[in-house]
Amino acid sequence: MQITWRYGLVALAIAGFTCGEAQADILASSTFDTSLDGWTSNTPSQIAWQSTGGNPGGYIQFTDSTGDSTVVFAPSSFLGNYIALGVTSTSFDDNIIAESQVESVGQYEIDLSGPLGSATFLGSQPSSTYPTGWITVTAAISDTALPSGWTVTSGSWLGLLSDVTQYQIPIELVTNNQSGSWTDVEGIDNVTLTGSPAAVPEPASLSLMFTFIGVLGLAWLRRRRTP
Ligand SMILES: [Ca+2]
Ligand SMILES: [Ca+2]
Repeated sequence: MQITWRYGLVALAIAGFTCGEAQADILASSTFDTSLDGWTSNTPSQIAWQSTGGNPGGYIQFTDSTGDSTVVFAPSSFLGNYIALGVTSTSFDDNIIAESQVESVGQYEIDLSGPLGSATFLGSQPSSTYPTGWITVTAAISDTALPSGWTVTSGSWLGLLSDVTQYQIPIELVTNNQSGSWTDVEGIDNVTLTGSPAAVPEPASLSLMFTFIGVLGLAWLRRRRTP
């Protein structure tokens, strides 16, 4: 009986671990196949959806016409409690498509902010040869340590992750000499939020576990009643 008990407990533990195993999921994604997917900008007149030329298909195109610095804002599907969602990384594809009169080029960047904090991720420096082609920029996200590339600009990292209310990508990385005419065309495609949501046992596995516990409990009662 003792041996059967131990096997039962081991089987129960294995069942628990198997049904609770975590997996990476795409929590939010914008491929811009048919539209801007709800993305907005601080300078909307310089942002346009393009049906082809992306990586692949549609993408957000920025065409500079002023001295502003243009960023794009993610829709609500990219916002929320990143700790509860189990967010592990975010990424986007960037292409600096056409340039003239280039003065300087900023690093690939992502900015997150919320009521409890804000942080900026700086990636690599884009190539100075245009078009750069589509480059995937990935930023790790973790609630155990500040991942490399991120700088907390206000509040705390964990506070920020607990309530992200703005997700912003500077789509304009190039500063141009505006004394004459200049060209600045850039694009973004395939923005994703990836995570491993906290493992929750499925109902079928749960009922199986309760059945196990019930059987073990009955066996235990029988043993106690046996003199
Ligand atoms: Ca696309
Ligand atoms: Ca510019």
